Amino acid sequence: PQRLQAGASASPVLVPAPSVIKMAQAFQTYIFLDLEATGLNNDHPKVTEICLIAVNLHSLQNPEKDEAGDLLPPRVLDKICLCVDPLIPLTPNAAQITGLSNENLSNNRKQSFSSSLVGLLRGFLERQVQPVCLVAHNGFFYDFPLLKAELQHVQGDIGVSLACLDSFQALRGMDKAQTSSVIKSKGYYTLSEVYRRCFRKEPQQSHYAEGDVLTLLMIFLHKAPDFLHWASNHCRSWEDIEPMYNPQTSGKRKI
Ligand code: DCM
Ligand code: MG
Ligand code: MG
Repeated sequence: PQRLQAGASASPVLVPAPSVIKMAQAFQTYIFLDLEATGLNNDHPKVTEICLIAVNLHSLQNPEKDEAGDLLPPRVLDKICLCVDPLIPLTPNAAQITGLSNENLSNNRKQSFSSSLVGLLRGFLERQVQPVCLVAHNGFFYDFPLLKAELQHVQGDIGVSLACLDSFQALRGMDKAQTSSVIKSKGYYTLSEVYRRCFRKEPQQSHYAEGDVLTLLMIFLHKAPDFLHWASNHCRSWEDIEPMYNPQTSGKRKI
């Protein structure tokens, strides 16, 4: 479809409507991702748990609600959640907040981040309608670089071409674009704080990979039109994400 644009020039010109341009490049699937790991960036962490929930654009544009009018998670979604033996010690803090430990992971004979895990992730991604956008909270700083480091460690490649979006940066950017007052208290955009503001209740199972992904998904649904618009202009290419550290030269290995 074309529309008439009234301009300064004497004769009107035909230009495609902006909505049409955007739809043409819209992602068809959003995959919400969270990693639990042995620690923070400076610890050169290894993954202890990974969860991905894939939602088709249709469900983000047509959210489901209960009788009270409250948002429901989409009925149709694909989910993968796996525990991973990190083969290095968890920091006491990481163990405390996640409930995962070297002991319970090895007692349950969990495997390490291996090339078969990479194959599983690739298969999951390939099942989704392309193009796909990965979404993680603080993903540009933590989850995407960490996943890159783990993939590099096993010389793994998740195959399909991907885009990624950081929901933390998106929320901050969307606020900045709407209001001039930008000073927010520390912690204002943490996953749990944002969830409390959106839903006036506590998120479930914080620091469980699946719990955090569901929390993120509900936040995204709550602001879906804004997020979908933001994603088309602020996503990055997966190829441009740098690994968090070089897994080959990383210092503190072995338990
Ligand atoms: N993490 C940590 N200390 C914190 C917060 C997080 O060591 N105060 C690490 C361990 C978590 C990982 O980051 O498994 C991911 O954090 P989140 O649960 O917020 O996704
Ligand atoms: Mg997280
Ligand atoms: Mg988490």
